[in-house]
Amino acid sequence: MTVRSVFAAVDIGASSGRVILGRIKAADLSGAGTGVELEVVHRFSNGVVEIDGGLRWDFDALFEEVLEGLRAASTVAAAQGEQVASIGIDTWAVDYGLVNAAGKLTAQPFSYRDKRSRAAVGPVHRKLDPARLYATTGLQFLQFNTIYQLATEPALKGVQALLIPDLIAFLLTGQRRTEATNASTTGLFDAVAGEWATELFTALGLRKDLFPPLIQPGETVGTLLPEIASRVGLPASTSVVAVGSHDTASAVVAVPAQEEDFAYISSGTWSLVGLELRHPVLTQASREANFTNERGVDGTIRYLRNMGGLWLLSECQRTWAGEGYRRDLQALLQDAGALPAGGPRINPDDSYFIAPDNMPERIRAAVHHTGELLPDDPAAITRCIMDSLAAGYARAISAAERLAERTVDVVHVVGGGSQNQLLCQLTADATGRRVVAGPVEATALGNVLVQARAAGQVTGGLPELRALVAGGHELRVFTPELSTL
Ligand code: LFR
Repeated sequence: MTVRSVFAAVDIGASSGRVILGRIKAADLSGAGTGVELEVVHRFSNGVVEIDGGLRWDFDALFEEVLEGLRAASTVAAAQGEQVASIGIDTWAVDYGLVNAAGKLTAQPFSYRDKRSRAAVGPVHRKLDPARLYATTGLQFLQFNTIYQLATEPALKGVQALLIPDLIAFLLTGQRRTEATNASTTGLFDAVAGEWATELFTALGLRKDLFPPLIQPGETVGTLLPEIASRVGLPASTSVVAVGSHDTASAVVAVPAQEEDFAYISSGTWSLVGLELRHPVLTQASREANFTNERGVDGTIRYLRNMGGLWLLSECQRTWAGEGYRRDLQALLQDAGALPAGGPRINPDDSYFIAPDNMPERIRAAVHHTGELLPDDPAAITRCIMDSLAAGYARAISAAERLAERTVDVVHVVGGGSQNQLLCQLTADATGRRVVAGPVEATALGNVLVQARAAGQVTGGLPELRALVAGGHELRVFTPELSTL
């Protein structure tokens, strides 16, 4: 009997992580894949922790969860007569751990929500003019981009910086690489050449080997270290395959687009709103609109804006729960949906909302600042967040079309936000376009698809991978309600 190969996707977001088994469903024994099946085998929570007054990730705990998840993956696969062929890892971007010559992490990695990098922006820009930085990297200015975080490091001698998914891959395999889609979020990556921008390292006095060499999605990082293999119960020949290790890059792989020109919104903690392009847009107008040119899988460009996202709501829910308010999300969204359109809005990408702490008050304060009033009522605040996000999405999509000289008539919403019907309908209304919502698990699907292609279980480029997602998942369509436009 042949043992079926399945794939383990490690997918960690800012608030939770999962290890998922992915199976390609074949039409017949020899046939091409018809879809992807996901089975979550381990879930865990994540969040920033305060250590010595700074906001960090508890990486050691996360890594233990990854090991536990891989152990579960191996057990579940074996029970079904399957073999885990490879492991792919994706997480949020920009953050890194420093590893010394002995391969040890020198401290728990800082979170991008820590405010220390804000003070580094000025000094970095004095060495490198922001216009020059954009012309090379095409990266949206965000105060937490890796380039600013690195400028706060007291000592980089004798250490290497590994982005979070690369750090996990290193601890699993002993191999140090920097996966390219995530490298493109550092602010040290050349958007046109698709290589490290070595002149930027020189200008900032950073060693050129501060990060390990690049690796592309689909390439093999290495195989499991023997002690890891025995801890998780997988053969030491199991490989770790680079996927779009930036979660957004994996999510964009699994946008179920059937048309060539489409917009996407990867809607989760953040909202990543934009287009897929062949070439970066590095114009002054693009810089002023703060659009980013991040790398996608297969050398594509993720031309998008990183906007505030459902973090605004989850942080409010956290505060309300602390105050004893218990209304579940669906009920809250229903109440919010029943309120009239045209209420107050905030700018969801204001850096004022990046840090945790009493979000409802901050939102109300931001509204009051514009001269309007927002009652201290969860439904009203929720509606304000939804209206603000939808309006922001519409603005970003129009700007992307103008800046990239493209037109789209469909907007794909993937990730957690695709389950939020109020947000999807308001997005259809605000953009005046058809919104196709789903899949919610786009990131894990993109992770699995890139591994499956590397293993030869699926073939083709992004359109073929997307067709598998479109055929195998339920999608909901929202059409603009003209009355609310
Ligand atoms: C989404 C995401 C965004 C990135 C932000 C911080 O999870 O990866 O793309 O800008 O997190 O890393």
